[in-house]
Amino acid sequence: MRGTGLFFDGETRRPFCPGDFLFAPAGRAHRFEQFSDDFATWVVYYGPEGGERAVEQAVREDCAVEASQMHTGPLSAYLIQDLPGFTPQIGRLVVMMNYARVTTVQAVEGLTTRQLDYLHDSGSNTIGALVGHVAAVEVAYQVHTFEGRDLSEHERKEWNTFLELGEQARREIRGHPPEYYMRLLTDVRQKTLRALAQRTDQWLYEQAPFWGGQPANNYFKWFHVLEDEINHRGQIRWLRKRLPG
Ligand code: NI
Repeated sequence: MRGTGLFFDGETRRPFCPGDFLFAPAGRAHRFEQFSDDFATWVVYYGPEGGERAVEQAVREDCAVEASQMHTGPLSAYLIQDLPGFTPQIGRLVVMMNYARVTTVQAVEGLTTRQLDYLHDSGSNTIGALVGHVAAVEVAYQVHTFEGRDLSEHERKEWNTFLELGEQARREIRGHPPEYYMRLLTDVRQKTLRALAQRTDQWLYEQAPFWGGQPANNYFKWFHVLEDEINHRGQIRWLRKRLPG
């Protein structure tokens, strides 16, 4: 199958991606909707289940990552709706996460290493540290929600300064070029999108005791990742306006 769109199987609609195999029960009405210009498909009137599952899954994840990036590209629409490669609620979350990410990237666009390292006062964080923090929070929640564990010793070493910010961050986080920070954001987000493409809306609503033992679901946790990023993007914009000329 080539292209993306929605497949209606007579009961429900779901997004499809290149490489997807869609099943329509015999005798039930089904159709393709809102498909892209390059849409093409083979129709097979019987096929055993299974086969190259792993390959199929990898193609599906690639498609999900691509589709969500397309969505936040220059031609994107401001539409919170189904996203090919993701279940309905996860797709909506991804649209919002990616939009917020675009605004973060815009907020740091064109800054030099020196500007990324600028410290406005003794109690603030540098823009670089804040960008790293955004990536670090995402890593922490990947590990927490996808793997159900805390950061390993190794991961703590890598991310803790960005996570905690403050004094140590002011001392140690400096000298990184803009590409370093862009790579952090991109790599971490790719991993998130791949993992989210493998999960369902049911997973999004799974609950576990969280802050203060209160129940929280994965939906809240990823909303929190998103709102933390938006909060720091605001700080970044504030700092950027006050960079010394
Ligand atoms: Ni934060």
